[in-house]
Amino acid sequence: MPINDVESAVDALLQAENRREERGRVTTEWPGLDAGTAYEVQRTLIEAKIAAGEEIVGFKLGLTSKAKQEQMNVDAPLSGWLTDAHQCCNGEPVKVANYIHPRIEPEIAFILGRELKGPNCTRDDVKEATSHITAAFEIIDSRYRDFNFALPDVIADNASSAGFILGKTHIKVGEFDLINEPVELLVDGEVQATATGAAVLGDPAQAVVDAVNEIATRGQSLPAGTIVLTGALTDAVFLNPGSKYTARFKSLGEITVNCL
Ligand code: 0L1
Ligand code: MG
Repeated sequence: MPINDVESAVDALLQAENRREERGRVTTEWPGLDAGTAYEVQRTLIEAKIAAGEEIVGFKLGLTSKAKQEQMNVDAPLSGWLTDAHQCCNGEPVKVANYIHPRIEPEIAFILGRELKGPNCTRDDVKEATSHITAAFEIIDSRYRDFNFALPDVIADNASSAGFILGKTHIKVGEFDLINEPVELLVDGEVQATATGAAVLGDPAQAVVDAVNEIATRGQSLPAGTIVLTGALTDAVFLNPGSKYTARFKSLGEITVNCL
């Protein structure tokens, strides 16, 4: 079926996800798709998941490193929504065959105790609304062949959302140095990459402020209880069956994922 409107784009993306089949860019068939309309595709796709019984539990920022933004020729992050079906249990193995070509990336998650709403959200609002911060791993799995997409494609694809795992250490804002918090990403015990909180646009809390103000332009806000993944701290690495992935933070503790 040709892709030329919101509904046909949603059908194509959900079909790729459900069948675990990669596909070509939506923008190849629908070159007129712009970022604003792509967020409508994303919203309709999430509504379809809710209609199928899923529940929104989180919100994610993507393209939060300057290097990734330059690669995509954008100057701001994008965002997407996480459902209960995306949440993987900390300690349980992750089955690679449940995805198309999954990758994993260490992140810092804010858990909201109160609603966060723009347009005039500030850093103080984020501090007051956050009940605690925790380590996270995000699993991304673009529905596009070889992760090859333009910005509207990846927005429509709910920012490549596929899974996430939260750490067990909970720390309050202000009780550790968020910007300088170091992390190591290990694959089978070998350090693959290192970073600090500053990798998320200089300050993960400011990235949340900016995202909350951005989604307010579409009439959206983050309710109390939302898990906010603030963006990749290092490059994502592919998941392989039999391998072990660890995000080792200084204050936020460690998460390990074993893949089947
Ligand atoms: O969470 C992310 O940073 C991913 C955003 C989408 C881009 C990608 O799939 O690499
Ligand atoms: Mg991410």
